[in-house]
Amino acid sequence: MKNKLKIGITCYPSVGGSGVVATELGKLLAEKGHEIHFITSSIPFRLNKVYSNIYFHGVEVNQYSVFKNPPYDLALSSKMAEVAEREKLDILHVHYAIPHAICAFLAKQMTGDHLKIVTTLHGTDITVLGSDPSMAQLIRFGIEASDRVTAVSNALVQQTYDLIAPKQHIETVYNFIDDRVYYKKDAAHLKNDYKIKDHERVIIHVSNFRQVKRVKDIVKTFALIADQVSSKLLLVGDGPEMSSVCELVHSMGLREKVLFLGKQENLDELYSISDIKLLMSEKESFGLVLLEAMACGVPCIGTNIGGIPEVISDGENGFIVEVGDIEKAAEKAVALLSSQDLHSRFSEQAMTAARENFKTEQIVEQYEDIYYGLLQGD
Ligand code: GMT
Repeated sequence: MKNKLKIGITCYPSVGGSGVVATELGKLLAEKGHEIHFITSSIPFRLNKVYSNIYFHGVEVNQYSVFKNPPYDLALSSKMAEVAEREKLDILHVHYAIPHAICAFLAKQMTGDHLKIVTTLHGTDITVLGSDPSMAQLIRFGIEASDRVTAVSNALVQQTYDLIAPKQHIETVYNFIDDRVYYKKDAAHLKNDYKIKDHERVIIHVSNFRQVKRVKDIVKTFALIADQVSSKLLLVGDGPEMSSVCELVHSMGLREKVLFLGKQENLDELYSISDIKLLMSEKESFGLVLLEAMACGVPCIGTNIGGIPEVISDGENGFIVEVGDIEKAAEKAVALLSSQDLHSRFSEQAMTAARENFKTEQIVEQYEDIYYGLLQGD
């Protein structure tokens, strides 16, 4: 039997796909007997139960009058080094090249070469910051200073080589979900609670309402769907685009048909009352929310960018459309909503794809193999 490992995990712990994946990974590794140390600015929001082998080390960032901004990166590096030394960590697994891989590199300089760094790229650091020449060099350094690097889709691996050109192998390790949470449930009461009539179909969109998510395209697509099929749109999440999305909903006369639910935790229940999920982003390295919806039997319509086509199989368990093509998205949605047979087939196939193509156990093992490989000097 292999030795159990001591693993430090750093991520942005607030709501967001990278924080979710990092936290769920920590929990599943702990269930396999590893000792997990979250080194983050606050307790990861999905860490919702006590585990005897999961520890949380808060990064305190003090405001010093000599600094304009509180030095998060330096406080984190110092905390990583302190925890790594005291707890004798084997691995630091950081999510995001900058700043986290750079902080891990500094911590390693302080503690010694035995500490191995694994960096997972989630997208925003590459697709947004990577196109800023003043950041590209630092991102490249963070990637090359890591002992192993993973990215959440083949598309993100390719984009990283195209934009950053690091001399480092990058391996795809897909996102995964906890299949004990994400499965289709009977949540019919919710439809009732939201005053959605039995015959009305439910379209759902979940995001952080950043510009890249193109939430206005969701509203426009929904307007075309609602012209043909009696339906409601659930908008879940919050973010910078929220007020302009609200304005659009009002100006299009859709107020009665769109429910703004804000940030929600029990998404599995909301997916269980949904018929279709829309994700019309212009950048998306994977689209964890697609996988969550598919696992609950919701066929998804997404854009032909980044990792989305690696998650949705076009014409099999959902549809892929070009960015901005709201007419095509609406046409596909109406086709799905108009045929019970097609919808049931896609729904079944979505659940199978979520289970088979993104097997939780296998993905966690992929990360474990990376850790063990590193410690054996591979
Ligand atoms: O989607 C976001 O804006 C949040 C972002 C994050 O950093 O948490 O999500 C990224 O990582 C997720 C987990 O790997 C992916 O599923 C999302 O596709 C990715 N977002 C983008 O690439 C825009």
